[in-house]
Order: sequence, then structure tokens, then C-alpha cells
Amino acid sequence: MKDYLELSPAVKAALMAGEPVVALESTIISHGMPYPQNVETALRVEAAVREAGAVPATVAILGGKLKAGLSAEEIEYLGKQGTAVTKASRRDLPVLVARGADGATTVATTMIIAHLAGIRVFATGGIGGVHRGAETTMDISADLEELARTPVLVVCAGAKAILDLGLTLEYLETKGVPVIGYQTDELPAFYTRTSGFRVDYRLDSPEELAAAFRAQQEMGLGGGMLVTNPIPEEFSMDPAVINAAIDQAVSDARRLGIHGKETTPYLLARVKDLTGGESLASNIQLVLNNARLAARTARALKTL
Ligand code: PSU
Ligand code: MN
Repeated sequence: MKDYLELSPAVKAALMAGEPVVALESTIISHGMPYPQNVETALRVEAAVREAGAVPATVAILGGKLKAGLSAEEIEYLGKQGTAVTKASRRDLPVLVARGADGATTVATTMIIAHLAGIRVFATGGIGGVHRGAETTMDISADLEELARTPVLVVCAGAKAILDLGLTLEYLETKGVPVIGYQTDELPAFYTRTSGFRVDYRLDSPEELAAAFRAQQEMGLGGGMLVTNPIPEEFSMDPAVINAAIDQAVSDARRLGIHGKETTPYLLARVKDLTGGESLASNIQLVLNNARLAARTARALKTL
């Protein structure tokens, strides 16, 4: 494994010293936001993790190496490449690594690499899930299977309503993944604080999150834990506006026959175009909010 994994000096030093580390994904940089806001946001998210007392480890595949911890230049490179870089989920790892290629990591691959590196907490924006119409397309994100098998605590803002949120929760229940609401009983829907669906449990502090994750791992249950952290009220969007844009994006994707790994990036970009800059501003704020909670949870895990 040493041949495949490459830690940045800062991440290596932090892990050796037993300091809290938070993993961050890179598909959100390449495919989730436009340049240059993607690079600015990635750097701000790293700064937010540091301010909250943990070390950030942005994850990607560069030159065939599984990297935990990127330099500012590497983040700039991924942001500029944008969708030209391969969006890499679990099934993409073998060939990308063998070819010595680059890849931006999704939630699934970021979990894999974080776990290999010994990082237990990961912050992102939204996870992939069961797409609307999955009963015929079978389009279900590999993120859900990864949550079922890889022991990493993932802090997100719920999932976007580009997905079927009810089926996504059913899938996670089947797979035994605890879905926790942070200071809420309801699953947040990324741009909005509510979705109409209940989470499994509400926990109200980083210490409670850390204790639940520790219990899961110590019992040998394996698998990850999904913490859903609602977007701060002041940045949340009008549900009517965002849901109309999402419905339009989903119907455009169907009409154009978009499928496979292109579906999520297409929907993200279309929703952003339909809502102007407002959804992007919300997106940036919720990721910062998740980074802070992840850093506090990583610290709590160290002091249990
Ligand atoms: N949802 C978002 N923003 C994102 C993604 C999903 O709101 O950036 C990205 C994440 O990297 C996630 C991936 O892991 O898309 C899921 O892609 P797919 O549905 O193809 O598994
Ligand atoms: Mn898919």
C-alpha cells in the first residue's frame, strides 16, 4: 500500500503526532463548482478546518498516486482542469492508478483513501444517492455502498433533491448506515434545512457524534456514519425556487439522455445555471459549515 498512498508532509506529521485530521474531497472542486470559485472555496475550506483546530487533507489521485493532502498548486491544477479531470469513484481506481493518471475523488474514493491513510473524519457538501427514476435506471451512487463498508464519519449537508431522498434513506437503512441529524430531527436537503424526511437519530454536539462513531467501530460493526448538518438559516434557499430548478434540471437530463457518471455533474451544473449565483453562494457556505463541524468532531474523537 505504501507504493500507492502519498501523504503530504503536513498530513503525515499530524497523523504521526496523533493530531485531528479532516479529509476533504476533490470532485466538488473539479465537477461541483466553476473555476475560480472552486479553488477559492477549497482553500477557504482548508483554512476553516485549521481555524477549528484540525489539519485538512484534501484527497485526489495525481500521477497515479492516492494523495491525502494537496498543495495549493495541486488544488489550483484540479480546479483549472475542471471536468477535464476524471471523476473517480471506486471502480475507476484500478485503471487510473495503473496508468499513472489523475482523478478527482468522489465521496466514495475520498473515504477509501482517508481510511488507507488513517483519517476517520471527512467533510463534504452533498453525497451521491439513489437517483429519481432509479427503479428503472438503477442509478444508485457508489457513495452509498462505500458508506456501508468503509469506517469513516462523513459530515455533509444532506443530499440534493436531484436525488430521491426517500429511496436514499431506505438504501442506507438496508445497508446499516446510521444517518444522524446534527441538531435536527429532519434530513436536510442541502440548499434547505428541511426535506420532510426524518433522520434516524438527532445528536447535538461533536462529543456525541464522536462517541457514537467510536462505539460503532469498537463493536466491530464496520462501515461509516453519515452526519447531516443543515445549512445555516441565513444561507438557506427558498424551497420553491430551488425545487423548481431541480425539477427542470432532472427533466432536461432525461430529455438529453444523460446517464451514468455524467448524471450528477450535469444536474449540479444545470441547477447552478438555473438559479444564478445564489445556489453557488449557498453551496460554499454549507461546505464551510461542514468543515468546521468535522474539525470539532475529529478533535472530540481524540479526547474521548
Ligand atoms: N452532490 C453534490 N455535490 C457534489 C457531488 C454530489 O451536491 O459535488 C459529487 C460528490 O463528489 C459525490 C459525487 O461523491 O458527486 C456522486 O457522484 P455519483 O452520483 O455519480 O456517484
Ligand atoms: Mn450514478
